[in-house]
Amino acid sequence: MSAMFVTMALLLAGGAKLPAVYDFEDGAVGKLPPGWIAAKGGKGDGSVWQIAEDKTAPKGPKVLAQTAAGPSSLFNLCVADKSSYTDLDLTVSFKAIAGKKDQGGGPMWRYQDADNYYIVRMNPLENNFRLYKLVAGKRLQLATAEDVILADGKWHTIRVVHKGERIQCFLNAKMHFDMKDDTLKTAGKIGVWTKADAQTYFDNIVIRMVDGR
Ligand SMILES: [Ca+2]
Repeated sequence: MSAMFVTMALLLAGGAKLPAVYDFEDGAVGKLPPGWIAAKGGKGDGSVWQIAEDKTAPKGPKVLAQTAAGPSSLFNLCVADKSSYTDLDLTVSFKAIAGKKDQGGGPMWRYQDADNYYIVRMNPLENNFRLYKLVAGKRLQLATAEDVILADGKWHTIRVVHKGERIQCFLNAKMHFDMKDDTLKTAGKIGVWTKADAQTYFDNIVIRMVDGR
């Protein structure tokens, strides 16, 4: 094995320096954060992401906000374009702001493209917390927790720990899912997700190695 190959493999396996923290404080209000891109799944107009301000945000007042009221057929995606992780321990704080058809959202990971990724999201309108995979554009539910009641207008935290095939998902530090799925095995980007007209703030995305480093 050549030294160059080893270096490449380490870079691909290791990704960026950890922990990685996205607090959106270095961006401009009304613009996408540096290094982030908006994307869409499904059909329709929407997926408008920009930095907004909220003095109650958990890590500085700037947050990443989905601000459009899209149709039910639309997934609103915002992706850290240079990120690359396989196994990870990711937390993100979110606050549901508005949405008549849908509310809330959550993190995506092992994101290959707008049709292939994992997503766990909280929907305060339906009072459920759900883990899905998107495979070739089709959304498949892996797990659900029903009758999950969150306080309105507050920040809440989702955490996902994914190692190999094992996926654990937490909401406000309570573990709801501990399961296995082997569909998406390779490194992918991380991002945040809402559906339809769910207007949601996200802040303080922290990515650690699974062993806590
Ligand atoms: Ca912030």
